[in-house]
Amino acid sequence: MSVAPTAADASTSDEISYAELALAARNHAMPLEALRDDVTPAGLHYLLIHFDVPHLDATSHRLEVDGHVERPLALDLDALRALPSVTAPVTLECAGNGRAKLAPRPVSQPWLDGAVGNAEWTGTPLRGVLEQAGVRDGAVEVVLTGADRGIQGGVEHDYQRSLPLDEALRDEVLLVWAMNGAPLLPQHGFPLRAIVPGWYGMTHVKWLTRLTVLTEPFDGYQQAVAYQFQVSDDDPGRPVTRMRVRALMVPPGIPEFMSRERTVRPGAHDLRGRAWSGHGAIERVEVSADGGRTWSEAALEPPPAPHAWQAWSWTWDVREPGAYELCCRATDATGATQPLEPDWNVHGVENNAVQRVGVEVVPEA
Ligand SMILES: Nc1nc2c(c(=O)[nH]1)N[C@H]1C(S)=C(S)[C@@H](COP(=O)(O)O)O[C@H]1N2
Ligand SMILES: [Mo]
Repeated sequence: MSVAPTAADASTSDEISYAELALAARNHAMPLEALRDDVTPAGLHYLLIHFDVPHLDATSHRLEVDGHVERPLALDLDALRALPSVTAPVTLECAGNGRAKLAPRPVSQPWLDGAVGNAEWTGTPLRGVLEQAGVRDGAVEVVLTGADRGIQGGVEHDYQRSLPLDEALRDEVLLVWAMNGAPLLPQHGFPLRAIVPGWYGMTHVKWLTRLTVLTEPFDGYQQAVAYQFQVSDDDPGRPVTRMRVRALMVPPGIPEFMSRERTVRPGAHDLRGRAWSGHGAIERVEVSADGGRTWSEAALEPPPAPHAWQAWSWTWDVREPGAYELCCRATDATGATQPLEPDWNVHGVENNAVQRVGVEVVPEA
């Protein structure tokens, strides 16, 4: 029986359940202080694993290419590594980033802000492999299959996502075997994963075993049931694809261990962060020190690569002790900007509401 999550599953209480804790303990966020790094160290990159990390052997691993192709293939890693290789920094963000801030809270991985990372990936364009197999006329999509299998919403399935053929043939879509110059870690998809720049994380299939060319749209669970933006249970929804525009800051000062509340001293503070969008470069980042009532423009660096986050900075000169709320918001090349309030939806995806960081300005003890 296929049981889609419904609005009725949303938690009306603030309390995180044991099941949500179990997910959050397996799937960690990037600590926001790691926004200082141009390239996220592998161990600080966020993680999202629906089922179990499969135990794979690089020597016997094969990528099969089948479906509507002239020549089905089974490529080992040496064959893939012999193809032209590309290294690119790419920002990945989980579509559920910010889910735990929705009220009522959709029950799934309860992310706050940090389900993001910007690693450097090395691999070969997916396009070259599809050309080697020879995509036949009439093909519309490519399904990417992972080696992991599990049950979600009552449906047993391999982790699979599809891409429209024109997306799959973009030169920047990669089959990668290295992250930050080292072999992929088991949790990030060893020995082979997909990188689909600009798209939310769910499309970057890890532990890749198979590419299947289809003549009909794919209707697997992770495609047709999960990752739909639905405003109510009756809303048929639309598929989640590219990342919405977003900026995040490194929380300034020092944290309190349990509450994570920030303490800073009076003076000039160099606020820093990153911004990205799956719809084009960032045009503007603004910062507010009064909870979003007034905004100032931050200094913004150009993108280091087409799909890597952009650095921004702003000096916060604060003299008066007291409580402040810092916010940041980005605007991308399409003119899209971040809302002050989240856009609630059944699955808790695409929440790009502005980040809010509560800070207490306290004179030197
Ligand atoms: N095979 C497989 N690929 C997967 C997943 C998964 O559970 N299984 N999770 C997806 C989701 S939802 C996200 S957000 C990204 C996370 O990639 P990372 O863990 O390397 O950051 O992987 C995607 N690829
Ligand atoms: Mo995700």
